[in-house]
Amino acid sequence: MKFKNIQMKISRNIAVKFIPFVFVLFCAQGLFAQKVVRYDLYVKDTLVNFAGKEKRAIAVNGQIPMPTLTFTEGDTAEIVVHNQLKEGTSLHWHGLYLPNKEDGVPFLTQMPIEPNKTHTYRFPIIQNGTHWYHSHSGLQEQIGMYGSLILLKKKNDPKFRKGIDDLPAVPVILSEWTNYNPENVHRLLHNASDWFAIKKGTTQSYAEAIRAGHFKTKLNNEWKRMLAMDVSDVYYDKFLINGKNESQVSAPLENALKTFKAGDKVCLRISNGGASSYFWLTYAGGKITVVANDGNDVMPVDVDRLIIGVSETYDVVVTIPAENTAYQFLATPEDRTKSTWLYIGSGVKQLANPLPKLQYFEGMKMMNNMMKTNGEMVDMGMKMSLQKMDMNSVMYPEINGKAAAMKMDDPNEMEMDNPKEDNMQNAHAGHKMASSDIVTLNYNMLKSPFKTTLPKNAPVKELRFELTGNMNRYVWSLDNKVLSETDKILIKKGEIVRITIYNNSMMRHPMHLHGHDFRVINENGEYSPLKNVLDIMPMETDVIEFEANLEGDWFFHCHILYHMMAGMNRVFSYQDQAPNPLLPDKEWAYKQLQKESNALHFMAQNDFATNGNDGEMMFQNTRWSFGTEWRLGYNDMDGYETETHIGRYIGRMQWFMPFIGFDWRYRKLGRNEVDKNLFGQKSTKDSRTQLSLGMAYTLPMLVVAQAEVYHDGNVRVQLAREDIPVSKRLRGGFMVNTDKEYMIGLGYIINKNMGVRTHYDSDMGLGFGLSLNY
Ligand SMILES: [Cu+2]
Repeated sequence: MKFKNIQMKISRNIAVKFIPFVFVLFCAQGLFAQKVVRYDLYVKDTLVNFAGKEKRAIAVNGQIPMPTLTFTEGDTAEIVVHNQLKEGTSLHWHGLYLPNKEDGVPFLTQMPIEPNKTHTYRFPIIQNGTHWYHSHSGLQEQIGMYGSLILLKKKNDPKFRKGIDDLPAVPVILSEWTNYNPENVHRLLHNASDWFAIKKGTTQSYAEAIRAGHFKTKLNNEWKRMLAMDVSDVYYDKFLINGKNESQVSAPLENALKTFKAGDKVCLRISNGGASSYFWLTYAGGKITVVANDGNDVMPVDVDRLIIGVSETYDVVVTIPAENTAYQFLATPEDRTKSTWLYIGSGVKQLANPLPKLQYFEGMKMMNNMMKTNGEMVDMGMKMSLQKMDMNSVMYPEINGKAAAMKMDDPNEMEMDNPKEDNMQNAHAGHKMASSDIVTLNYNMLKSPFKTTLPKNAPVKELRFELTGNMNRYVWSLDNKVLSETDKILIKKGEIVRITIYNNSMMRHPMHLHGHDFRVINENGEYSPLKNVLDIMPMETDVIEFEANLEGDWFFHCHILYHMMAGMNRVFSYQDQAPNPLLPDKEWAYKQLQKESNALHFMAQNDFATNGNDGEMMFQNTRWSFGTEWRLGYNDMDGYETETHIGRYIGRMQWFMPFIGFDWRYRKLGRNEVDKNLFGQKSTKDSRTQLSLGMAYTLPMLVVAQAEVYHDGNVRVQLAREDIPVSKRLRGGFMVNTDKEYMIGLGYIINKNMGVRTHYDSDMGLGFGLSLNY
């Protein structure tokens, strides 16, 4: 059949490209032939130009994404990794059941594969479906180390679905590209840099708020001590589909896509290999039929669109409705800044409707109502679960365009001024009605074709996790603890682990479990779907459960790469497991893993102004901050001063930081003479070498109050705020303290590392200057 030819052609094209690397061996074992399928993967530094600049990336066998690996259930996989990098690496087989030592998590299931070393992963393929593989070392996944991993069903499998599993299938892997070094991206996120928001046009400043008629919303938002938030953290220069910004006819897969004719059906095996991007999937040729998720079959369900969470996989079937037309299959990242796509069929291009821009201030208004003043989200219990009501949907103009019209008829509709139950139900009704013509997939629509119930008499271990974090310092945690603050969670072979997860943070998190599929308990009861990634939206509560049937140490983590690296992880460890030969000193190794997710991040900033230099530098991790500020005049009359603080952030929102400090300042008398502070104490601001004890506390409107007692008994209280978002690129700031010092400033951000600034300082007067930051 035509379809089969295409399938074969696809594999042959790949095979031809990698003939030197692919060996297929057959070993007879008694009556049954057990097939060993071997791939050799050469991991090497490379230079790429995805977005106008030549940048470092990592290619495997010379390509990004990594080659698609295909196995059939029953095969034995033998994958030989040749590390030609100057750093350690690893490969994780996402969604696979395999012996723990093959799972590919450095310091948890193996040691890193050192440079110029070879490591062989070997495991039997005991499942089927669409999966993917990626590096689990550092941020390597962001710069090319992701690829499709396709496990075919055996033809005689009783679960083989005629009309679905025999369709021509095309692996599709989504990803993103940034021209910034990912280490720098990570650092900028931790330093609350505005730069990504500026690039995306999502600063949500006061000027923009006033223009949008949302001044009160913005004020309320800052009163609740929230920074402007986005649906995604990182600005990307390009979004990629199979490693291209859009389909290119030269690529063999896309060439195959061109051959489809009217009436043909194609199965797209889609993996989201992005490091931090969710994608909306839409199709110009009509409905999308979802047939599998995370490598597990589901009862076919027709939708107009679906969102694929970071690291999820979906198999979808699309139909080519008419002759001589190329239909766009569009993947739009959740922040909708750009998109990437494929064409299916050939001829006149039929485009999918682009998704309209997000309404950020509507989202901000909703967040204001959903967040309590202590930084906790309103807990809706099980009323919000399984993506059934997308809390961000107020930001989607294509949904609330109609809802907005309804709002005028009935002012209660869509209003969430009180997050009470009745209002939520109104909102739900409004949402349902408005979107009735757009069917969006949610987890409640996923139904397994077979019962997924777990053994009835097994003991149950109940766990509850609250997803926590704060945007201001980019801390992401479970129960306000990062990996470095927790031990492994012990579980027993044979028990059922049931986990209730509540997302008490402002972002959605795709939580991934290694080595197991879990049931996501939904309205389908015994037919609840099996998954290995649970995307959970703010304020949702979901329940998952799995049978502990595969011993080892298994990672459970948020799959947003920068959240994982911030410590949003746990390890499930089977009690009394056999030792792992690849990890002789497990305790030491676990400490390395913990360290990796609580790294120190550096930032520095200096303002070279006409009246002096002022600046700061800081090292920070999850809880600690080591920082020094300075103000250096150009002569003795202006004076010199430095303040150093070592502090520890307390509490989930980290609004409170007690610190010890050291102040040094010198200024030649003359300008202010000896003075008294507001408490009547003799001012030491002309000459001071003092140790101090103090605390900083973030007040509503994000003003930081600081109180300090010096070792001579002097007291200083100070109020300050930097980075008041006046407009898209203008930032205001002020400082006032009980030594009768004050400062007021205004800066304009030119680029990631540079700005111009003017300020008036009570000691140093008016200054203009260039501000550089790292
Ligand atoms: Cu996360």
